[in-house]
Amino acid sequence: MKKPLSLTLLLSSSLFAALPTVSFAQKASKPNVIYIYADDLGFGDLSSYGAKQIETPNLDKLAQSGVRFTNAHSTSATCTPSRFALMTGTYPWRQEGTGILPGDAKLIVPTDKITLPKVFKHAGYATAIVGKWHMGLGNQVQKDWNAPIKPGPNDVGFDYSFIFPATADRVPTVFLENDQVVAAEATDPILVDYEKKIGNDPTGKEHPELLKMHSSPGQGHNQTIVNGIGRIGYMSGGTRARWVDEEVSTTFLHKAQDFISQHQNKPFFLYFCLTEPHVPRMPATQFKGKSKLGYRGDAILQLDWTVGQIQQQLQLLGLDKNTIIIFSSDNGPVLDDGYMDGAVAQQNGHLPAGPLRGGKYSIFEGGTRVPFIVSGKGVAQGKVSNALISQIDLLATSAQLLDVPLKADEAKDSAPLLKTLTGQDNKGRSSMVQHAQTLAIVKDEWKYIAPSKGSPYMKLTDTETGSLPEDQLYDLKNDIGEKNNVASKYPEKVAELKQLLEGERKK
Ligand code: NG6
Ligand code: CA
Repeated sequence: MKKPLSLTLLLSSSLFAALPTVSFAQKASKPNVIYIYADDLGFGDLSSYGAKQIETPNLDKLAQSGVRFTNAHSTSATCTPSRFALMTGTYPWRQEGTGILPGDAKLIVPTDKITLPKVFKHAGYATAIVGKWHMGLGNQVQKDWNAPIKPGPNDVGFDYSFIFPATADRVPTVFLENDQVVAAEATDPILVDYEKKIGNDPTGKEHPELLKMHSSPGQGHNQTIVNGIGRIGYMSGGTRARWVDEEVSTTFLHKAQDFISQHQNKPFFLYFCLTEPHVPRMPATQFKGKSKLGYRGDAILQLDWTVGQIQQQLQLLGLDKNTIIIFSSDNGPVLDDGYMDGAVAQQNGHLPAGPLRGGKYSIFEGGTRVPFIVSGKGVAQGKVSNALISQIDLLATSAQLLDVPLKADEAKDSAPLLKTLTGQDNKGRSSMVQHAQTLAIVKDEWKYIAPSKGSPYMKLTDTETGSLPEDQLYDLKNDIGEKNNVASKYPEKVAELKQLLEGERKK
């Protein structure tokens, strides 16, 4: 315990020592930053990104008032690694154990290194996370869910946290506020197990008649039933602490809004992690059936409404002019990710990845190219940018915005792109690594995908993973849908990008 603590102190004091003196007036004008992170929202899921079957007016308004990026990426095609990269500025494939985590995993974010929220803290901001976490909690898998669980979000840079541990489809289905399960009771202890059944709660497998939404055949999601939905993993106890899926989204919204109104007089950074449209899609009743695209579409409407509520609040508090909102998604879309919720049956021509190939889990563009909108103080209005950017760049870009110096070995994969993100220029990254079962690298709109032994097709989720045993090369400028592998036509390009990727691996 002692070592990480002293290292953190050392790190923060050295950063403070190196900070230029900032006058009170300058401090007062520092913009608030709200990063809104959707879960599994695709490049084609918003009307501002070309969706025809669904209307997302609030996000469209955000795009019109700011910069809408068309070549912005999560680092990875799944959640945990993308979030790890956003937090640390380090490519997730450099660290073991950053794949999709179970709900009882231990914390994977180092407590003694720079993180995105720490950058804001160094600049005097109040920091909070509200929403999905999915980066593990505590020092071990076995933990007492009725006691404070540390280390967690509050140990990696957040002053305030209101989270759920993993995904909405994984136990324990509870909220934690500042390390402590909300409404936990000593008389009804929460137990969690991912190996074997624990306690007497019915499971989806044994009692499908108790389910209000069935899991998809072959996709699990049939362990402990909570709120009529089978989950991944087993839990018992915490009966009154368990969430109601229909209320999760508004619970997060209210916590986010509380934080905003409590911090209206000092600069704040809010990392607001929505759970939509990840499975289980169980939107509030007012949204059920509204989109005509099944609950996935309804969840997107709920997400858009939530963003609208935040915009409205900022306006009412007079904070809209002094706040930057960044909106994105942690990975590409998937229709059937475990439950029979109508996403496939009622697809209705909607293309969640738009013109892109693949989706969640895929090394093709559909896996990581996601909506990315920046709007607010100091940001150009009504602009569309095709600059190549990655969410991993938010750390170095925030440091640039706030004059927080980073050492050369800190957040080494993060690029400072303030002018690009605010729409002042169009220069993005010179190259970027993409991550799914295999790695790919993009430079000047040429994309090389490294050979992989992984399966090219995931039948259950109907995903083209992009894994092939041979080299793949795509000319994204002329073939955004990655239809033609031109590796044999351009061997020098393949060699060049292969070498670049090897260099990245060794960094
Ligand atoms: C997969 C789950 C999927 C989803 C995903 C995590 C199965 C068959 N599928 O393993 O339902 O939970 O993990 O999604 O268990 S993510 O967006 O958090 O990465
Ligand atoms: Ca996700």
